[in-house]
Amino acid sequence: MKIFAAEFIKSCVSPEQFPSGELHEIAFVGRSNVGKSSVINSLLNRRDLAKVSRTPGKTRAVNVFLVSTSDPDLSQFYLVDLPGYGFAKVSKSQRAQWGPLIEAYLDDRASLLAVVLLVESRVVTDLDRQTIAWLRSIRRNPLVLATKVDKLKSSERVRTLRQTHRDLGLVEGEMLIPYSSVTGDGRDRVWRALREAAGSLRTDPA
Ligand SMILES: Nc1nc2c(ncn2[C@@H]2O[C@H](COP(=O)(O)OP(=O)(O)OP(=O)(O)O)[C@@H](O)[C@H]2O)c(=O)[nH]1
Ligand SMILES: [Mg+2]
Repeated sequence: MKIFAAEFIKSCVSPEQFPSGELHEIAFVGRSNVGKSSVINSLLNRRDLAKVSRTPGKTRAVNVFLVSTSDPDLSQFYLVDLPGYGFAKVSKSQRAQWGPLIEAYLDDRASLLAVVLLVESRVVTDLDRQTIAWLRSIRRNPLVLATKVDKLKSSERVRTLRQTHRDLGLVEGEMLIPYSSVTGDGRDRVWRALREAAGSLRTDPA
């Protein structure tokens, strides 16, 4: 699959600004600093389309990108970078604003094709578990990625990923895709899963 184009469309700070639903959307959620913006850039083969930062809390709005690819089921869609959750240093009022914004976006969105949830191997938090539980409760089973796997020694990789899978409460058969935005590890698997999600809609009876 080729990425023909990827461009930043807008930053939404309130629900009225969300895309109007004419195209499919794929959203990325996860703890602040887990690597969401980096994964987006890596998937799109772009260096700094989504802003990456060492300072957690960089992405503060719902950022929307328009992507076109050679895949017939994903020929045009919106990729959506959501603000990271769980970053303590932002002000209370900012946090009070973000949670509802993310929830407003994820809940009740017919055009939302897939939710990609990022966690960092070894650093699974209660918030990650709560987010999975909440996504399931609104019938949004996430595609879960373990990010920054380049930081794992190859000798510990399998064991750590298995432990992360357990810590998240995923069950046998539920995927945890190892991902590295540095090496591109996991990229093909993620695209395959997203293309399958898009393709299954086509074959679903209406
Ligand atoms: N080693 C390694 N570092 C990574 C990887 N992905 C991201 N990082 C680093 O992790 C930090 C955070 O990355 P971002 O992509 O900005 O994370 P984010 O989840 O978008 O953060 P917020 O926008 O604050 O929610 C940056 O310093 C990145 O360089 C990875 O795959 N491997
Ligand atoms: Mg970000």
